[in-house]
Amino acid sequence: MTDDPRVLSGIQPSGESMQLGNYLGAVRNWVTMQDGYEAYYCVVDLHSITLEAPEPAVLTQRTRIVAAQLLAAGLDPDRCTLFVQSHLPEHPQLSWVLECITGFGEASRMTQFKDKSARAGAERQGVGLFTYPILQAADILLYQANYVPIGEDQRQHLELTRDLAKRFNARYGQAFTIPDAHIGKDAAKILDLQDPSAKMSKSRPSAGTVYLSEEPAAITRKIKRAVTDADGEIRYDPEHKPGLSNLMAILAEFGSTNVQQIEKDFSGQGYGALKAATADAVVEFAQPFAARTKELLTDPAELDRILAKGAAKARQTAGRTVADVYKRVGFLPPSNLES
Ligand code: AQP
Repeated sequence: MTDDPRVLSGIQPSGESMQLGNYLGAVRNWVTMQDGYEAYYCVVDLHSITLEAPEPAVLTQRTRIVAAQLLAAGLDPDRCTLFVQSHLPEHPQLSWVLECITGFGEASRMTQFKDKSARAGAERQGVGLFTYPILQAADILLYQANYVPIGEDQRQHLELTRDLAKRFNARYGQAFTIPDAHIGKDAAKILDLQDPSAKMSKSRPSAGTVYLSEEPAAITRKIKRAVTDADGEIRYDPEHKPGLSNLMAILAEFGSTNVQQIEKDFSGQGYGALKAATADAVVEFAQPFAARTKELLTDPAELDRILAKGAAKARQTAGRTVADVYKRVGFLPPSNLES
């Protein structure tokens, strides 16, 4: 444990691989935040069964893949605590207490629930989709996180977390640190290449999602087929030219440049040249990344060992929080048979 501020973030094992947006919008920032913060990063597998549960073996493999990709991206188990959410029963243990102080109306106002349940109808959704923002609150509060790196879409959930922490503290005493949002400069939203009105997503199969595990030829094909516009001018204008601006943002990030420079460099050239350069820049990153991931996956026992070590480290903090919370609530402590 250090005096550095604490940070907590998670990623769902909801697809066969991370996509570009996960890396640029979140994971790259996580790597940076290993220094200067006491960082907790988890693969939030409990969250990944809220919409639909994959085949058991598939979920297991996806969890290892995401963990391997996080390591390949630069997470270092000696500088952060990397673990799998379901390895710590403390998450649902705290979540239950928080559920009991969450108003039904309050939970009903979560726009992500409204959006996600609208796809299949709220009546047919599992209750887990309704309560997952409360589990998310537990994920954060267990580690007494000072900061949570989030995108705009998660702001409402963090507000709920803060409200629940304040409510509990007011009733039972100071059990929780009140977390703040950490909106890094990388909170960029990467859009679907085929539908630039939607964000790129790993669980929605689409020709517009670039997975970091894909072969170079597939990545290049997807980028070259990205939807743009008809005016032919290389100009960064997310409102009127979302498809092109999205490609420019991706090139800026992977090509270590910026969109103003890209406008100059590609002035007078067609979209084809910009797409080719973007594809090259992404492939240059993705190829070694995929190779490293593959290498890590050849030794699942070592991967599991790293995650077990992370869980043990995480438990030191999470266990303390749950014990304190349960005591404050007044649950009878289990007696020790030895004594
Ligand atoms: N398109 C995106 N642009 C920028 N950031 C993104 N993130 C996700 N998509 C983009 C960020 O990645 C982190 C981990 O996300 P998650 O797996 O917890 O869930 P998500 O946000 O729902 O990501 P996906 O890929 O869209 O997953 P599915 O398809 O399962 O819903 C988060 O910090 C997120 O902001």
